[in-house]
Amino acid sequence: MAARYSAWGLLRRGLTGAAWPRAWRDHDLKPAYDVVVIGAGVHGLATAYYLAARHGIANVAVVDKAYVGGGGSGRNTAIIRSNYLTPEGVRFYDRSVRLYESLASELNFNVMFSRRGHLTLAHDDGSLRTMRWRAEVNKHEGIDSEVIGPDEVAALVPLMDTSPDARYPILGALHHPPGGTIRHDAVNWGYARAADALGVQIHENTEVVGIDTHDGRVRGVRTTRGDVHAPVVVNCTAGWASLVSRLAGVHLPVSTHALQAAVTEPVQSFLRTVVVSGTLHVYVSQTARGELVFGASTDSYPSYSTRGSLEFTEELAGHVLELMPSIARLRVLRQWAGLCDMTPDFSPIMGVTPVEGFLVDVGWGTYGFKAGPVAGEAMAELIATGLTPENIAAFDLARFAEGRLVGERGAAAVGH
Ligand code: PYC
Repeated sequence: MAARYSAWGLLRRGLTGAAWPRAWRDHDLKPAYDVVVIGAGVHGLATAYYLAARHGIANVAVVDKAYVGGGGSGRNTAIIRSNYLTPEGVRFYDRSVRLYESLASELNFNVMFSRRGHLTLAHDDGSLRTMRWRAEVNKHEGIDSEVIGPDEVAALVPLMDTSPDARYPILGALHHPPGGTIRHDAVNWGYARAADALGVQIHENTEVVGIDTHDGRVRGVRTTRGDVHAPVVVNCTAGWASLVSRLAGVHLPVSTHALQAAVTEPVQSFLRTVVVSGTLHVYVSQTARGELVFGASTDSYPSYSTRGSLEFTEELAGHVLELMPSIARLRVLRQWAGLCDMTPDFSPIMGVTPVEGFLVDVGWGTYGFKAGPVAGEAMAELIATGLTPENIAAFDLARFAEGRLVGERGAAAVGH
């Protein structure tokens, strides 16, 4: 049992000086587990947590070549939304938003969920048409999304230049009130702590260097800390999804690109809503501390580099100032990059593979973090029951060979 976080616990430990126990523990690697999950990001940790919490399967190892939340799960811009374009996507991400809404109480961890609304701007007729399309699909699925005009955009974001003579005039926007942000590190730590408390073992600094298969079935993994036998191995990596899958002989239609982001110095709160412009390749939100968090589209060339570049900052600054000219004096504090495994249809790849027992939860492009809870829930159900849950059936690997793509490009964060 993990120590319960509460005001009373805080007071008691403050008065007695008793230390809090570690949020998750170190372990020796056992020779065998029921399930090995590769990747200690939000997808891997959520899969392990739901396996233990919902299905009583706790003999699980989560292995990662680095540390908890050190990949895409700690590098994203922490945006939550369900205003997708396809019915499959809308239903799937809506379930994630709902799980995120109650995550703090489920995990007894303050994940700082902030339902602040999400605006996707349209600067031309083509984008406005896509926003209307998305709004109709959203409403049909019971999701609150509406196309609004420039005056309503100005009311939501007073610093936005909504004048008709702006270089990229705002013709309207898709407004999605349930969207918002969450503290991404807290989500990773909360799942890690809760999974550990249920008996899951988290092994950081443990790289998978081989995946053993025999007669078309997985047998276990080889790691830098020893070999492990397991009848089920799940690839929950981001950035290395195709390389890890190839260790099992499974080839994925994925190309890996860096996505850069940046954060400014903190200023007084002035931006409540998340703002996205596909035309300008930019999205921005303000944190509870007052920093502005910006992101862009993926770098156009494949790479495994997580370094930021000056070109990115220059382009980003120019585009942000087209939208909000009055923040020109704000200083950028930090920039970084994460790796995105892009699929041909901008939807993930989830479920079984031609190697029995080797499952994938990959291909998360620029939208993986927001799907962490629902992906973990679905993968845990698949492992426990052997049946593919209905909400991930459309995202199977076989769709590429069978021509059943789930085209989400029109609702990916920015145009790419
Ligand atoms: O899909 O909302 C999104 C997103 C934001 C940043 C990257 N992707």
